[in-house]
Amino acid sequence: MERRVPVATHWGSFVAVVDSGQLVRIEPPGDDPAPSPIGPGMVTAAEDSARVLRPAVRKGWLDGLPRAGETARGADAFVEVSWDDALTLVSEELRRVRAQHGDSAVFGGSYGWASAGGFHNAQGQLQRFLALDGGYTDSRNTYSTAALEVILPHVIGGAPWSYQSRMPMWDEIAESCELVVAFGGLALKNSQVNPGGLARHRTRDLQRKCREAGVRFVNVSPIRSDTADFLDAEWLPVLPNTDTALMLGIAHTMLVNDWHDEDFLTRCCEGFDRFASYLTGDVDGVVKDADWAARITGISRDSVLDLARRLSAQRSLIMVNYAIQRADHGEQPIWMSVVLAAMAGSLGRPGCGWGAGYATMDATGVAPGRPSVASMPRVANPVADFIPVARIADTLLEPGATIDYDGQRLTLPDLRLIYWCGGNPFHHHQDLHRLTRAWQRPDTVVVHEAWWNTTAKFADIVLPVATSLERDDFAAGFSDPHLIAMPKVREPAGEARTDHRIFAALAARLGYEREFTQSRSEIDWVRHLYDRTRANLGDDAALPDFDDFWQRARGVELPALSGPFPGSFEALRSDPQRFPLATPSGRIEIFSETIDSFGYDDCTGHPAWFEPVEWLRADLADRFPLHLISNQPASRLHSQYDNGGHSLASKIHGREPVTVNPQDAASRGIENGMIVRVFNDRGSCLAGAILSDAVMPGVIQLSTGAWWDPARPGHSGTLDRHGNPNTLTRDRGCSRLSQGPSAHSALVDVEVYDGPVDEVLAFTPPHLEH
Ligand SMILES: Nc1nc2c(c(=O)[nH]1)N[C@H]1C(S)=C(S)[C@@H](COP(=O)(O)OP(=O)(O)OC[C@H]3O[C@@H](n4cnc5c(=O)[nH]c(N)nc54)[C@H](O)[C@@H]3O)O[C@H]1N2
Ligand SMILES: Nc1nc2c(c(=O)[nH]1)N[C@H]1C(S)=C(S)[C@@H](COP(=O)(O)OP(=O)(O)OC[C@H]3O[C@@H](n4cnc5c(=O)[nH]c(N)nc54)[C@H](O)[C@@H]3O)O[C@H]1N2
Ligand SMILES: [Mo]
Repeated sequence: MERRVPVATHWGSFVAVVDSGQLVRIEPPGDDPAPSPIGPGMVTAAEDSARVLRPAVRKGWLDGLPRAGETARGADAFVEVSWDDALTLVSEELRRVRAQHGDSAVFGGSYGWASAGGFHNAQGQLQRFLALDGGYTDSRNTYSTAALEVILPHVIGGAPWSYQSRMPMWDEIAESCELVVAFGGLALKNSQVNPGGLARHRTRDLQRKCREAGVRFVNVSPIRSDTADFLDAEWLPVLPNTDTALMLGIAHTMLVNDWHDEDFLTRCCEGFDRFASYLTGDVDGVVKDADWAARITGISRDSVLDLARRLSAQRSLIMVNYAIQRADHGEQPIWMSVVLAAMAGSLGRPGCGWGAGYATMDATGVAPGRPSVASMPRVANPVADFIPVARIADTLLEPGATIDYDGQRLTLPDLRLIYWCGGNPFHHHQDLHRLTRAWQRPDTVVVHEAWWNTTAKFADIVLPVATSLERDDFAAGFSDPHLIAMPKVREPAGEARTDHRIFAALAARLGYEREFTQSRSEIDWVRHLYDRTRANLGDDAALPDFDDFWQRARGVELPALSGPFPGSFEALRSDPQRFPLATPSGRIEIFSETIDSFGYDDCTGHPAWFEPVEWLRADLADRFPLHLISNQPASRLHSQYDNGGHSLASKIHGREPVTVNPQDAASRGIENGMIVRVFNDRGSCLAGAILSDAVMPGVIQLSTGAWWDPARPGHSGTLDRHGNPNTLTRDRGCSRLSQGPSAHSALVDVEVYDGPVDEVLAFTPPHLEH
């Protein structure tokens, strides 16, 4: 007897077909105009041989061999143990570390996307569990947008993510805008995804609607396919990491031709004069004109002039994506893009101005937000220490060192116990060889995982976790105004348990089970959170009761949020005195006294061009002449479901595909489908070559997320057989301001691989003893 169960994931909503408890297939729901193929491929992974089926402890750790320093972490065998033994080991180790080293020695910053679902949120569960027991060192900001999150509040005020409700929605763009210039493009591959889930994928059709309404698109990106063919976009293949220089050249052109919006700049912005003297070279003797920009960016002088003219003469919108700030000095293109929109005269006009993140997630630019939905109550963390999220290896390697961060001076804590739950640092962090060295430092690493991915293999204690298909929950995606029921599709594989159940059992051993669970069962919690949401929204929403909601295959719709939203640019333009922004001046800060006062040499008082350490005009390009773009994968979400059918089907001889321009391929003898080696001084990996002129010459594209497969696990520098780009990326903060990740500033070379072609073991569990 077949059963059909609704499924909510970060890549959309689906229906699971289940027969006698077995997951048979996963289908799109029928009313999603652009369902993601990642969903159906989940079936392959649900019960594959990479599943963690029982708790396991690293052999050397269990045997009491050196726990810090020269450990076999990443290379060792594991011993399967009972839940009872595993929970005892974890609770006693937590107690020991807290007693001997203090609560800040426990790291709970555990970054990662985990799965959709409001109750079973991995980080929420972990942090509640750790906070009730004395606290933990946290992490701040995200790998996605750290530079943006730190710079924007200085420039436009408000919470880091408030821009999402302050920028034009696609509908308004279709209606009122003539020209969209998209820095980093508008890749539809990324709008497959929306954090926390979504009911229907809307971005593709809304983009199409804009095109049909006559909006012209310019794709400023090293990759042509970053805009859909139907947009007929003009492609400006910009040298990676040079967007700021391009924007400065456009700004200079506007200034000297008097095309800039003097009125808006005077009334609504702070410090344009000081910035203007930087543009004209009065400050440093360098005129940032179109010729200057052309020399840096590879975009012709005529194109710079043309863009300046059209941006100021037409109803225009400047878009920035997130990739351009995941780079050395990543704050600058974000800051500069706001300044450029202010100069163009478009900020605060309907459907025009400035916005970020369009098409990076489906709901961004589709809806300005959704009413808030109840989640597991947070417990305040008694420990004040935190690290900028991407500084984890620095912290492990240099405890006690101090670093700058947004005007503060932070002392890096001495972490002894790492508790990771819902993220995959051995996919997401830069320079994985450096992370391998850093990972030898703590006493203990505890990981909850469903699959034996690289992070699980690098742990000391691995607790098998139920997937989102194996528990009851409901989804409320970021900005997506729907609630979607997620009843359990199947029983957990092996002995896997939910994160909540694991933490409840640990809390019981540590003496605070009631505080942790509040004596509710899991389904009681789900019902409780739904009921609270329903009560909070009241008559506006008129949500059905829980039992009714639970039966609805396509969820319920929440009332739309409508503006005006705080910090609106329309309001600012209309009356800056009455509607000031939440910045020190109340206006857009083209010059920021605050940032200037920090005295950073790598992020000064106004947007400026700083040469990245690694880019195509650096000396290092003599040895490594290709700029690596490690963008988000089309075939999966980061590393999630790399073992799913859709991602597996994309591999070439079992390796991750790498796209090389035919010119660069020809000079190296590389042909379509060959196994190649991508390398630099930090490391090397194998990948399967795809030749395409959609990638500009001098650039090579290798998506993130292939499970890292070091040939000699645990040894820094060893070949990755599978193709994870973080084997090659550089682990340095964007600047002293944000300390964000700078993955997109990396030079490499590629060659035909003629070494031994070893099997990829990324999906093979470690040696398990019983
Ligand atoms: N070179 C380079 N590196 C990058 C980027 C880049 O552009 N270039 N992008 C960065 C960005 S933007 C991001 S957001 C990060 C993403 O990095 P992550 O968010 O760490 O990547 P995911 O693969 O989503 O990892 C989620 C992990 O949680 C597990 N998981 C899923 N659900 C649950 C659950 O309910 N409980 C538990 N315990 N585990 C669960 C999954 O199996 C998976 O291993 O990567 C960053 N890294
Ligand atoms: N399918 C899928 N969708 C996803 C994700 C996923 O893993 N899979 N991850 C989600 C997450 S967590 C995030 S944060 C967003 C990320 O959203 P983004 O960061 O915007 O996405 P990326 O794919 O990393 O980059 C998009 C494009 O930016 C271009 N680019 C890179 N560097 C530069 C540069 O210096 N200048 C210019 N002009 N362009 C550049 C590249 O050509 C690249 O294809 O995507 C989300 N969507
Ligand atoms: Mo992200």
